[in-house]
Amino acid sequence: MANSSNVTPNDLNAFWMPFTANRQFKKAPRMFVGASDMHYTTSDGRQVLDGTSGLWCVNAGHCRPKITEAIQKQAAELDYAPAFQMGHPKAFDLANKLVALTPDGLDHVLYTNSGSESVETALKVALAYHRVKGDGSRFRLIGRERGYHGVNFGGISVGGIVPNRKMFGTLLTGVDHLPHTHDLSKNAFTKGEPEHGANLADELERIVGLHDASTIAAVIVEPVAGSTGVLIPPKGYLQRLRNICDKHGILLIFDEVITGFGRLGTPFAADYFGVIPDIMITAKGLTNGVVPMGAVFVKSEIHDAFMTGPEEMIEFFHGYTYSGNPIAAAAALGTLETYKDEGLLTRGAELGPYWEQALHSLKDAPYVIDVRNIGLVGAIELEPIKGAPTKRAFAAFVKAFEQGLLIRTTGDIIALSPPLIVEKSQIDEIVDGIRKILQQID
Ligand code: PXG
Ligand code: PLP
Repeated sequence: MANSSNVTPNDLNAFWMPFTANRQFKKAPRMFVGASDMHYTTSDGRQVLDGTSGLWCVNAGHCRPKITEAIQKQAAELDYAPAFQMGHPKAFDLANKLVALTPDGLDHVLYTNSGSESVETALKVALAYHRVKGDGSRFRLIGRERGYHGVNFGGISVGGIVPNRKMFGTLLTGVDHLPHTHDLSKNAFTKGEPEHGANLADELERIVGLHDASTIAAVIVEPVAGSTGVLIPPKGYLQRLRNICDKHGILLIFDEVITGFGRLGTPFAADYFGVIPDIMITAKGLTNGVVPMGAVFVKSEIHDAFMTGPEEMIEFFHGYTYSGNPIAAAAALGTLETYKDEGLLTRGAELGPYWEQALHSLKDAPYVIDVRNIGLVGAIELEPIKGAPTKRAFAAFVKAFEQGLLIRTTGDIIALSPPLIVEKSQIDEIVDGIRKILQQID
């Protein structure tokens, strides 16, 4: 493992790291200094196989030439253009290419700089949409337990992760939550979508009964919850949510920050499940994680509802200094080209069966209480150490890093989401590596 003596001389104190045990990390840092395709290079010169696409974002693999070149060229040509009341061609070109790729009807895009900002943007569009239609009593937002929608105030309000919420006061008011769908007692070791739990969507009817539909603006869910450990929706669940939303005039928002751009073997999870939301949130894979950028897609009827009133008036009071930033737009265009050239947005469907079989071979490895998979995502849930939750999985994470494999852990769940360029031999390497590591830890 890298230790402070072989890391580039550097004072680690000033940087307050995100979602990190800062003091523990700084005693024994893990540093990456390079990357190419499926591998990182550590500060002590080792190769680490990327089993997680960085943080679920490097879908095309690392340092891909078309993306690098697009950024270099753009930086030298037009570095920044004001985002308000001005434009530059690549932001429009990208928007057209994106809406050609998104499910039918999601024909307009608002740019952001991250998944968290995409979430805030989507929630604000939903609230404002009802209001411009003269339906301003619809102010409630419905999220879900174990949902992750980034770290800003709207996102943590509709999100369902206790430590991300509990320190921060009253949050947004008028929020309620659906139950999560994770049920190992019925669905452990399921391949693909679990059989049991579609009825949990009916909880939305209960919430509607409690608050009345006329007060509810939108429901926001991740089609597959990523961050809390790859929670795959039960068969029929998302369709039921869609039907209940339609019945009551409630907007359905899919947060596809992780599932977007090929992760499930289709361009978006909406395509995989055949359920089209009214608003779709993306980020991460949009630029291959290389330049921060997010995008929120909305149905034409939502967009069009704002395009009324005097033409000289701003239609929606929202936007960021960097919305559609030229370098981010260039990176996204280079990314889309790479996805297209290499068929990456559907490669997960080809590799899915191999991935599934390889992962489920871990069923008998030590501590494993569940294996689940969909597209090119998987999770291995471990039995927690009594009285010390997360400790076992974290030990696996550190050992994996030492042995040349990057995995991600959340609670006692190992989450896997390799770049979509992964080869079968590398899938074997990931699975064999994890088996070995589970045999080495307590
Ligand atoms: N929504 C979803 C569904 C996400 O997964 C965000 C919003 C926020 O995106 P930004 O770009 O603001 O981070 C995310 C991000 C992990 C992990 O491994 C997951 C995310 C980010 C970092 C780590 O648990 N998801
Ligand atoms: N804070 C101040 C003082 C600002 O002037 C601005 C933008 O002009 C912001 C925050 C918002 O920054 P951004 O547009 O990058 O989200």
